[in-house]
Amino acid sequence: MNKNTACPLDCFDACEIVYLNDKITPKKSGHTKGFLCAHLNHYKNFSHITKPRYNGEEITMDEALLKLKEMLRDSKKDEILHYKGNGNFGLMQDVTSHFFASYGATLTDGSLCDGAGEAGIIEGRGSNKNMPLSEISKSEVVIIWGRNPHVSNSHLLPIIKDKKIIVIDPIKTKIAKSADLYIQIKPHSDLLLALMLNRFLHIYMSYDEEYLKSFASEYEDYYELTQSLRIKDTLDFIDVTLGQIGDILEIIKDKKVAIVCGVGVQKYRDGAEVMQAIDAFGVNLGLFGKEGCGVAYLGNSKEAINSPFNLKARKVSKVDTKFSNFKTLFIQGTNPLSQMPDSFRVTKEISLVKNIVYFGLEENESSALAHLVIPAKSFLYKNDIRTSYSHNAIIDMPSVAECDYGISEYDLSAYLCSNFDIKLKSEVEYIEHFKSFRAESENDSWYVKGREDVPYKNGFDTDDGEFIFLEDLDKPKYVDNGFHLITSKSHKSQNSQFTREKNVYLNSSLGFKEGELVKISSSNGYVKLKVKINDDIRNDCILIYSGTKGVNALTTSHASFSGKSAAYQEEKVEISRC
Ligand SMILES: Nc1nc2c(c(=O)[nH]1)N[C@H]1C(S)=C(S)[C@@H](COP(=O)(O)OP(=O)(O)OC[C@H]3O[C@@H](n4cnc5c(=O)[nH]c(N)nc54)[C@H](O)[C@@H]3O)O[C@H]1N2
Ligand SMILES: Nc1nc2c(c(=O)[nH]1)N[C@H]1C(S)=C(S)[C@@H](COP(=O)(O)OP(=O)(O)OC[C@H]3O[C@@H](n4cnc5c(=O)[nH]c(N)nc54)[C@H](O)[C@@H]3O)O[C@H]1N2
Ligand code: SF4
Ligand SMILES: [Mo]
Repeated sequence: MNKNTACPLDCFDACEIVYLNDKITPKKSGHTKGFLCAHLNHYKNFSHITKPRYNGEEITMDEALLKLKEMLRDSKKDEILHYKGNGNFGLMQDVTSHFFASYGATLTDGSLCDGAGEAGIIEGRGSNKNMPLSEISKSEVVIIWGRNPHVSNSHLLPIIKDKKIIVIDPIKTKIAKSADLYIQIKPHSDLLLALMLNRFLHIYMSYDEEYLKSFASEYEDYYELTQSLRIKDTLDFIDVTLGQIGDILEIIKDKKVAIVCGVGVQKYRDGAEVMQAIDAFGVNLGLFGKEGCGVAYLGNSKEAINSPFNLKARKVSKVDTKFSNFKTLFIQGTNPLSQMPDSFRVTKEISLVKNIVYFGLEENESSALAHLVIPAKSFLYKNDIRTSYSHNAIIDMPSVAECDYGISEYDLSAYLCSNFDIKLKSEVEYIEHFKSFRAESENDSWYVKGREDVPYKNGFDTDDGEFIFLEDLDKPKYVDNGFHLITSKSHKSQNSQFTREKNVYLNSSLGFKEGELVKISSSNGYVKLKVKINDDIRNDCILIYSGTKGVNALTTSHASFSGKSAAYQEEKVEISRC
C-alpha cells in the first residue's frame, strides 16, 4: 500500500515521500521532483537505538518512563531544563515543550542555526517572510550567496539550471565551478561586499529610485554610509576586484534577480548586520514585492501557524547555556555535545548535571554521557505534520509503518502530563489544529494559508512600512592573522547524523601532506585531525565540516550581537604539525 509522508530532517527541501512496499521513495510531482538525497535513500541502513538505558544498563520503556518521572520529582521545577533541537522538524515535536513549560521547567531561546541572519532580516523588513522556491523559479539571475545547494538544498538545482548564476563563497563549491561568475570572497567580508555593491549601484545610477522613494526613503543616508569606506582598501581586503563588482552589476542589470543566501554569511557575531546589508542591496535594486525577485534565506517555517502548545516558560540561552545551574537536563532531537559551540565548556558544564536524559534516535556524544537514554520512534512510526523554511508547503506525516521499540514525543508527553496533572488534548486534535492552517493547491499538495508567494508587495512590516537601513558601521580593521575556520555542511551527514566527516581540508600551498595529523587550535580549544588536500579552499581558510568530531572545540560560545545565535566562524585558528 502507498502511504504519503515527508522527510523529517532539518533541511530547506522538506521533501514529500511515498512509502511503498516498506521503502522510502520520492514523490514524483511537486517540489520533490522524483528524487531524494542520500540520507533518505539510505535512511533504513543507519542504526537506531532500540533499548532504553539507565546508567549503562538496558531497561524497559516502562522502567525508563518511571526513572524520568523520579528524576523530575527529584528536582525543583526551576532546576529542570528542556534542551530541544530540530533533529525532527515536525510541528508535533513541540508537544514535549508543552509539558515542560506547563510544569514550570525552563526552555531555551536563541539559535544554533540561522538566528543572526534572521535578526538582521527582521531589523530591516520587520518580519522574515521568505522568497519561496516557486518564485526563485521565475527569476532570470540567481546570486547564490553563502549557500551550498549541491549539499544542503539539492531541490533548488533543477529550478535554477537554465538561469544566469553568480556565486559568492570562499570555497569553490560545485555550483561555483559551473557559475557564470564566481567570487571567491574572503570569509566574513560579505557586509563590506554588500556595501560596496550598493555604493557602485548608486555611482552607476542603477538603483530603483521610484521604489526607494516609496519604501526605503532613507536610501541617500545609507549611500552616505557606504561612502565612509575607502574603495581600494576595502576591495583589497575582501579580495574582490573592481572588475568583479562591475561584472555583478552588469549581469543583474534590468533582470529579475533572486539573491539566495544561506547560513554561511552569518556565522559571525555581526551576522545580523551582514544579512541586513545584503537585504539593503536587494532593496536598492527594488527586488521586494515583485514576481521572480527577492532575497531568499531560511524563512520562518512557522509563519502564519499558531502553536496549540503552551510554550510560555522561563528561557535560557541555547548558545552559552549554563547547564550546571540545573539538576535535570532533558535533551531532545539534538546532540549538544557535538553541535553546540565551545565543546570543552559544554562537556564540563553538562558533566555537572545530576540527571542527564537523552531522547533521540541514535547513539552519539550526548547519548554516551546521558544517565537515561530514551529511544524515540522515527518519523515512519509516528504521526506528525511539517512545514519548510524554503517553500510554503505543509505536509502531513502520518505513521506509515509499525515498530515495537521507541516512543513518540506525543506518547512520552502524554505519560508525563497524566502523571503531573497537566492538560493535554488528543494527538488527533493537535494534528487537526495544524491542518486548519492549510489550503489545497492544484497538484494535490497543501500550502500554508495566508502566506504570500511574493511578500512585501505593499511595503515592509516595519512601523511605517519602510525598510530600515543599517545606520552605522564599526570601522573595518584591515589587519588579519590566523586562518579563517569554515565549518559548512557535508553531503555525508546531516550535522552529526548519518556518516560523519573525520578530516580537516586544506589548500596544498600551505605545505601539509595528505593524511598528515595536524593540531588546529583557537583561543577556545583544539582538535587533532588528518589532512585532506583540496585546492577549492582559499589558502587563508581551513575547512572542517559540521558534524566532524571535535570541530566545536574551536568555536566560541559568545552569541551574535543580535539574534542570540551561535557564531561558529568568529574565531581564527592556527595549524601545527603533531
Ligand atoms: N547534506 C546536508 N544538508 C543539510 C545539512 C547537513 O548537515 N547536511 N544541514 C541543514 C541545516 S541544519 C542547515 S541550517 C542548512 C544550511 O545550508 P547552507 O546555508 O548551505 O549552509 P553551510 O553549508 O553551512 O554554508 C553554506 C556555504 O557558505 C559558505 N561560507 C562560509 N563562510 C562564508 C562567508 O563568510 N561568506 C560567504 N559568502 N560564504 C561563506 C560555505 O563555504 C558554504 O559553501 O542545510 C541543511 N541541509
Ligand atoms: N561547527 C559547526 N557547528 C554547527 C553547525 C555548523 O555549521 N558548524 N551548524 C549548526 C546548525 S545550522 C544546526 S541546525 C545544529 C544542528 O545540530 P543538532 O540539532 O544537534 O542536529 P543533529 O546533529 O542532526 O542531531 C539531531 C539529533 O536529533 C535526533 N533525532 C532525529 N529524529 C528525531 C526524532 O524524531 N525524535 C527525537 N526525539 N530525536 C530525533 C538524532 O538522533 C540526533 O541526536 O548544529 C549547529 N552546529
Ligand atoms: S533533500 Fe532534505 S528534505 Fe529532501 S530527503 Fe534529503 S534531507 Fe530530506
Ligand atoms: Mo541549521
